[in-house]
Parts: sequence; structure tokens; C-alpha cells
Amino acid sequence: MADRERTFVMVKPDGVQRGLIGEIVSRFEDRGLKLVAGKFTRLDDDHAREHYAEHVDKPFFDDLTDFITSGPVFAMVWEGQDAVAQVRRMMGETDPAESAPGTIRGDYGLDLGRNVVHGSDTEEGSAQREIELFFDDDEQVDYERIDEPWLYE
Ligand code: IDP
Ligand code: MG
Repeated sequence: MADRERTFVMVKPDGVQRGLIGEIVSRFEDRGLKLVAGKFTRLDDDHAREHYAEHVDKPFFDDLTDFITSGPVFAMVWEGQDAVAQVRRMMGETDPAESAPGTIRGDYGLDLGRNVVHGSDTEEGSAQREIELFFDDDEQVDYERIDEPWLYE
């Protein structure tokens, strides 16, 4: 069996306002990923700038931090085999217009700046960094899902 790993996912303010939290959580649950942390919160500007620090020099940075702080988000940690890459595949491309139907962004978005969901990228350390920015260790819960023997060989 390949490594189980954890990834950071966030329903962005547009996804919350459009009532898509349940739909997005369901997709990951149905896939067999395990929810190990969740938090309904609103980012302040410092948190937003730190979360998106890699984009600080991009022309869209201020719009991005304004948007992500504009309303509540639902932040989560999901665990499973190859979780970081599998969540990215389920999200689709950064631009919803380029995202295949069946992906979250391909099913629920049209515009690059309103792409509904965030998920850690596959670069080494990204997921861990993002998880730590939102969750303390004791906010992540270790447990077995009852279907795990049926999800993994
Ligand atoms: P990702 O969310 O697919 O990882 P990133 O390149 O990390 O994409 O960009 C972070 C977020 O910034 C995107 O989800 C999108 O909302 C926004 N963004 C990315 N590129 C652009 C752009 O060229 N114009 C406006 N917003 C952008
Ligand atoms: Mg990214």
C-alpha cells in the first residue's frame, strides 16, 4: 500500500455562500478519504497573506487576499492514500473554464477568481505548511473509519 498522507482543503467564500460545503465534503467522503479536521472560520489579512505567500509578487495577490478574507471558509484536513494528488485531481484545474466536468471546479465554477475550493499542491511540504497554519496537532483527530479494510488492500 502506498503512503497515507494528509492534505489541506478549504471551501472558499464563494463555495460557502453558494451552499456547496456539503457537496464538496460528500465527494471526498464518498471517495474514501477520511476527514481528520474541520473548522468554519474567517481568515484575517495576515493569515490570508501567509497562506498565499507564494503568490505575493503576482498581480492578482491583493484581489486574492481580499476575496479569501471576504467571508467565512470551511477549512479541512483529509487523509488517505496519495491524498494530496488525488484531491488536486478531484478539484480540476486552477481555472474552472479549463476544468473537466466531473471535477469540483469543472462542475461548480466558471471564473478563475471564483474557483470554489482550495487544495494543497503536490510540492513537497506544501500540505504540511498549510495544515499547520490552520490547525493545531490536537485539532487533528486520529481514528479508523469503519470501511478502511474495504478501501485498502
Ligand atoms: P490553485 O488554487 O489551483 O493551487 P494557484 O496558482 O495556487 O492555484 O493560485 C491560487 C489562487 O489564486 C487560485 O485558486 C485562483 O483563485 C487565484 N488565481 C490564480 N491565478 C490567477 C490569475 O491569473 N488571476 C486571478 N486569480 C488567479
Ligand atoms: Mg495553489
